[in-house]
Amino acid sequence: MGTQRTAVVTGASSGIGAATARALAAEGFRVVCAARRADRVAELAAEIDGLAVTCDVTDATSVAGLAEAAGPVVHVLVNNAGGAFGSDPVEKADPEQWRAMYDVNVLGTLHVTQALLPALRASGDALIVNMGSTAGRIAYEGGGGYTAAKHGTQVLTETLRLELVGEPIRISEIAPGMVRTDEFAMVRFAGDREKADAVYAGVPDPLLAEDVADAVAWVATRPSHVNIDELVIRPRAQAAQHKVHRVN
Ligand code: 8X3
Repeated sequence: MGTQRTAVVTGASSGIGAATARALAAEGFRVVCAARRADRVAELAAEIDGLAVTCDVTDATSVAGLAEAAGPVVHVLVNNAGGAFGSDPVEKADPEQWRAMYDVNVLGTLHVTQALLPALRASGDALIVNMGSTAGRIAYEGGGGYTAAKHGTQVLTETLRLELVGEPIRISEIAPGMVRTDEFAMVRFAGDREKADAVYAGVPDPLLAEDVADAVAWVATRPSHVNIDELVIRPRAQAAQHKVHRVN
């Protein structure tokens, strides 16, 4: 058998990132778990026998450290670090929050992709999975900065696929709809538990981080010639962004 393949997952300290690291480890990957919170990634890496790297994807120097730690050959990169900050309408939105969302969701993906491309190339058979969102497909009130950023993630993904055609590197985007994680809505609403809970109120079964991780693992285990361009995943109760079935 060949040597173990390496996967790098950003934003691995919680939610979809942590679940993805676990799912890829279960598929036999050596997983490099990257996130800002050192204690969290250390704990996860110990659990899955991976490697913990403290990394802020918005900081090019920090990302260079991630590339160094990951080593000269990487097979899978999951650009998962991201998030939403705020929910104000365009008229009242804080440009700093918009900048922060562009920074992490778009430039973070850019930094990590640029830094790891040589190692991905060196694998001879690589995959990049960018974590998009249904927010990268539509618009919704109060979502302006996040939808703009996730549209950016989507277009970055498409552009990269065009530019790298002919190379042994697959490029995919996973675009989840409503996923209930510990932190996404809490971060968006700056720790306001009531507002965060309202997002999922009465929704019978929002997606879980594990559902999205399962999709990443599926994409990563297709034969090398199969490129899953994009995968939109919603809970059964969400027929469209505004069309959510709620009980009570
Ligand atoms: C999260 C999906 O509906 O909050 O990426 O925009 S949504």
